[in-house]
Amino acid sequence: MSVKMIEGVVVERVAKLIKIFLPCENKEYIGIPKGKIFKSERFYAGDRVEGEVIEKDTFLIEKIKERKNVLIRPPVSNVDRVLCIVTILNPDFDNYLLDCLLVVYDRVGCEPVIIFNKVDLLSGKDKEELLKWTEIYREAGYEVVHISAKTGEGFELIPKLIKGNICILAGPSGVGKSSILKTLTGASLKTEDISRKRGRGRHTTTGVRLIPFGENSFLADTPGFSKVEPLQFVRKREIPLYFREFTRYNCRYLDCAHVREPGCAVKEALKKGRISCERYKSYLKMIKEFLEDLKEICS
Ligand SMILES: Nc1nc2c(ncn2[C@@H]2O[C@H](COP(=O)(O)OP(=O)(O)O)[C@@H](O)[C@H]2O)c(=O)[nH]1
Ligand SMILES: [Mg+2]
Ligand SMILES: [Zn+2]
Repeated sequence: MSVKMIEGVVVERVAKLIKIFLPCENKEYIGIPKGKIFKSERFYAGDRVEGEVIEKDTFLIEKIKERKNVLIRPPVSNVDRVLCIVTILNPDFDNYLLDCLLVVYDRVGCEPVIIFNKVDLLSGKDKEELLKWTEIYREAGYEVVHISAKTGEGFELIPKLIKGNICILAGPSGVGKSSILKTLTGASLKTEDISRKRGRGRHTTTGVRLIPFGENSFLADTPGFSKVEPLQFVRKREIPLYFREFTRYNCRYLDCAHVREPGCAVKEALKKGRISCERYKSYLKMIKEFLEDLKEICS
């Protein structure tokens, strides 16, 4: 004789306080871990749990389901998708930073989508720039969307990207992450950007909150950052696996690093213009390589 367990999602965890959203009731509860999992487990926003409602606002957590992944900054688990928010202007587009994000998120199994925000600011040369990068990333195999949180342009495309997923918004400071979230959910959150007081490069890790967004979908803001070091998360020789267009080519050596190896099909594709020079340059920078003869291939 067992009570039927109800499924919930941890939407926020602040110190020992765990907030659980129960989709079946469309309501938030305070989660209390039962007995032994209380001591041994750390809870993350994103955790999928099972348990029962024991009081008006209290949910007894009996079980945490196995996590698909755990991101450290910010601490959130089971992330299905990352909306990588970038801009051409204000701030200027930093393709290397985007390439780093794509590698790191692909590695942990979050499907990245590239969203260019602030397209309302673009005309002439800047618009051409947007189209150039859009083509580069689409050719590489990513979904690319153009939006403006100011005018609402392109927002009709977003719900289908989020549906059924736990999604986070990532990207540098100032690109409009919080504005997009506000436009989408009406929620105004204080997600602190890089703490200026605590020095450059530090991230504040408080305040991750998943916002329920339709059926079984959740969205979270993340703090902005200006630098990501892929080699902290991914082994150097695994980096090429996360330049997804490289994986379409078969080099002579299975473990080809696509730098100076003979019979490298990736460099061949680069020479033929099938792989973008910008992406390849990011790759070299990421693995801390330099090629003198690249100048002859990529002007
Ligand atoms: N022109 C324009 N400005 C925007 C747009 N989205 C956000 N902003 C502005 O960009 C600034 C940074 O936005 P914010 O949402 O705080 O960026 P975050 O640091 O990524 O969270 C704010 O002044 C916003 O009003 C947009 O689509 N177009
Ligand atoms: Mg913000
Ligand atoms: Zn190769």
